[in-house]
Amino acid sequence: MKIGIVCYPTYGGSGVIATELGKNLAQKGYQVHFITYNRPIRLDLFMENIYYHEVTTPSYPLFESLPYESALASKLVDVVKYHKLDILHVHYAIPHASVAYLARQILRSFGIEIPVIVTLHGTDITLVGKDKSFEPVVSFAINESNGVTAVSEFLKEDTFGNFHITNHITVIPNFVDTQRFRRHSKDHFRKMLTTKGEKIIIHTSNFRKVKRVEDVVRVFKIIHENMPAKLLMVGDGPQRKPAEDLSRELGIFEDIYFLGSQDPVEELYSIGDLFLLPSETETFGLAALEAMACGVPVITTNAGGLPEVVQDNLSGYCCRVGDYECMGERAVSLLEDEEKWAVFSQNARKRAEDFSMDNVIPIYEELYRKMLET
Ligand code: GMT
Repeated sequence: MKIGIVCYPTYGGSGVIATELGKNLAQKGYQVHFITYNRPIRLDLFMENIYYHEVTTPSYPLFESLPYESALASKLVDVVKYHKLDILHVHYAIPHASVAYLARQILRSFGIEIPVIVTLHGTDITLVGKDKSFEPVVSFAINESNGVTAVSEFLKEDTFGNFHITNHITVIPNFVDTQRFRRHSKDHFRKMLTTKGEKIIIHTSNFRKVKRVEDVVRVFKIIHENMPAKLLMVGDGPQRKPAEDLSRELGIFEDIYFLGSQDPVEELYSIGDLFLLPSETETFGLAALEAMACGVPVITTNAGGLPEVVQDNLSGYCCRVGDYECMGERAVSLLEDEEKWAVFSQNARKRAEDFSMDNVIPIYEELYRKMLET
């Protein structure tokens, strides 16, 4: 089977899931074509059965913003036609769902039929998509797709609640490579970062407002008042500076490492004692899942799809959004109790195994088969 995958190539959960899905399918013998404006971040090595088609958008003095949608639609038509693809699977609704619809209509004029699957990931629905200026296009494109998937029950319900949806939505959760994401022995690494047996707290994100990174710093302040600890801030984005300023203001900057974007993150998770994700909303929380696969308990919020991943009081704790005191207290009580921490760490790994590639990717394969039968 030949599959075209469209996604954002930058750091971000949707691009990671799309790339890992494509890589796994290629290993199973599918021919996978990535169609994106840059090489996806986790598509680092040449691999058998994987093709990469870069979308370039020509500029012209008249254009205030580049017509990426038109360039992508034309590229999709070209790749589907000449590589004889069977299915187009696009990740993140804006603008990929409507562009795929356009490409499918153009291909029809050449007598070519191709089913389009759209996977809804998060901010395409929960933040950007709710903007009234996008709603008609997003609803239309979702309804016109042959298959629609969402990464959590929460996202499915949120889509029905905020758009005019007549199509069926299948929940296929995000997944993790449990071979790659496991607790590796990285003691030398821990020694590099700590001198007095400090606890290591980790946060990873794209540092956008929705991640509430200042709450990460506030939670860490509470932990830091109770025990020696270091905080690793992994990733980059617009909220990094406010988080740096706050940590200076709170007098804890010396014990916080702002590491920027890092790969492979599993090496950092492997020395982690706790993962903090105090997001305003999160349709799933892939970063939490990857940390859990490395045996790291998670302190998070009860927003969006997070409680579908992190089981409160088993593999971590879910507090109310903005309640950094609750998160701080829970963190301290867990870190102070070695036996409890070990149980939570095991539970976190076990929970992550529910979302292993082996469990989840066959659900996508089944959907592809169904699309080709109809
Ligand atoms: O806003 C982001 O964090 C990026 C965004 C994306 O689409 O790349 O992440 C969303 O999709 C991920 C993969 O499905 C989910 O794990 C994240 O929870 C979700 N982010 C939000 O809902 C904020």
